[in-house]
Amino acid sequence: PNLQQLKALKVELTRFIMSYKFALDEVLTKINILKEEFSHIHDYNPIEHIKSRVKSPESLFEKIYRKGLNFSLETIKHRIRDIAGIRIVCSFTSDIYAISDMLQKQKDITVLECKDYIKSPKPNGYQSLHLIVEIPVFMSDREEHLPVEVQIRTVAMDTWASLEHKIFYKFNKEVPKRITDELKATADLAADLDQRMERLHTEVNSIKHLDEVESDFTLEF
Ligand code: 0O2
Repeated sequence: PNLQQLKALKVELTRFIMSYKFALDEVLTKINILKEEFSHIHDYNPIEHIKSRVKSPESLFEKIYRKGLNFSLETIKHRIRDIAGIRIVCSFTSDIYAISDMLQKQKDITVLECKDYIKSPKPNGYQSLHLIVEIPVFMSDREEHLPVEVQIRTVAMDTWASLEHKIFYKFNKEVPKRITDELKATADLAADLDQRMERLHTEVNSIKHLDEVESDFTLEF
């Protein structure tokens, strides 16, 4: 291609990636509304923190190459569905499903895929709930329906995944079984922590609920 064609390609690619930023913003707004409204009604915030990113061109090119795709925006749009990505870190496992249900119920969201790596963890122990949702984006001259990847996990799952990523990032050799076993054992520890915290949360909630019922009763009589 000549210089002019390259410049036109850059403009097209920038516009393409920008539309994913808009899709990301739309879904982020929805999540923040859910978070604020839920906190207000239930006096409880199920979300510890939220991270989001649009894939960098380098990382996008690397994925196109890794998947052996040809460089057409239409192909990229259909085959790479994590150009816009959101990670929601929740307090308890039950919060993950509550957030996921609230999001999936919204009328302008279409769920393209739901992978539950909590019920079925990956062989290395990775746990998380992954949704690919599609959202309409309205621009000056067109309307696009774009996918956004939403990963929902607990603090323990997030800690495990980010440390695992640090340890194994760009580790291309075969990993000895002793190491994979140890890694899986640490994931089991994280899962155990989540289950115990969930039990404590449920128990304390039921005590709080009993207290509330008792104090209502005292007030009436
Ligand atoms: P990054 O840098 O986080 O974006 P695909 O998305 O098409 O490559 P797949 O297998 O359908 O393939 O996706 P999947 O299983 O839904 O997982 C995609 C993302 O989940 C990854 O994105 C990671 O963010 C996260 N993930 C999945 N498995 C693991 C794991 O074993 N360890 C950790 N730390 N994270 C994981 P990317 O694009 O690989 O990376």
